[in-house]
Amino acid sequence: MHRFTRAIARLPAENFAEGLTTVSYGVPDFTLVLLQHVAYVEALRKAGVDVMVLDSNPAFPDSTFVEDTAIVANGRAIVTRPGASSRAGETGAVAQTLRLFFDELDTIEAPGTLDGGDVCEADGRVYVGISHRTNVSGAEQLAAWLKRSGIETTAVDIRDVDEILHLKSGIAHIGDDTFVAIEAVRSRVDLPGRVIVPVAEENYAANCVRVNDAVFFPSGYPRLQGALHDAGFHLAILNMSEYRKMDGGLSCLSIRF
Ligand code: CIR
Repeated sequence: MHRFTRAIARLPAENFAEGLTTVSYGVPDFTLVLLQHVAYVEALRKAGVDVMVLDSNPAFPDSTFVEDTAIVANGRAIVTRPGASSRAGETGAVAQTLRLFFDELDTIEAPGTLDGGDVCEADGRVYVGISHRTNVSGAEQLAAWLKRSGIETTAVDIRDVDEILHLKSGIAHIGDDTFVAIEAVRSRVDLPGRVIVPVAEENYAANCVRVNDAVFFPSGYPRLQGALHDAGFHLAILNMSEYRKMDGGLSCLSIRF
């Protein structure tokens, strides 16, 4: 499994609660939002990652979900064209930061749209969700870009899976030939290796993320947590309650490379 040395995160803006959401779990408590972000960044650092934390920008209440704005693979970076128009302007600050690390930056072009949350890297293969954010053109542009690095892409159409916003809301590759995938995703794509399927009430926790030796895992999902622990994974448990209210998961708070 690739070892990450760097990550980009972005502080949540004070109007975080004005971002997009499809769920009704209440209004995020901004103090908790900040505390949960601090704990997340701390966990990245503890996992051996040098984290650059960008300033917040209230012009874009969803901009803390930085994963959606860029993909890094095999030492190359591509800036996305987010599928929600309110998020289009989020890419500027991220591109500026990526330029510190990459000589060349590619971009997804219109009419393509792509959110990083739809891109699941799994040991040399990438699964890309066709969703209400990522369209076929965006997925094809990404596939052509990855092919230049020898990476094959499998598209997974999740437009009819109401319970997830992005592909990675329903699948994670956690290393050691293991995926976590909700039933609706597992049944739509052939996955190599072991697939751990959460019980339906714990589907949110399918958005976990392997960072070096740890699997970042949300608190409050004891059955899946136990299954991953029993399978030998070392878990870093993080409270994501306030991000969940805005359709966010663990992976979306950083770009790791
Ligand atoms: C949105 O709807 O765009 C944000 N409120 C949540 C984005 C979550 N991103 C992700 O899962 N990669």
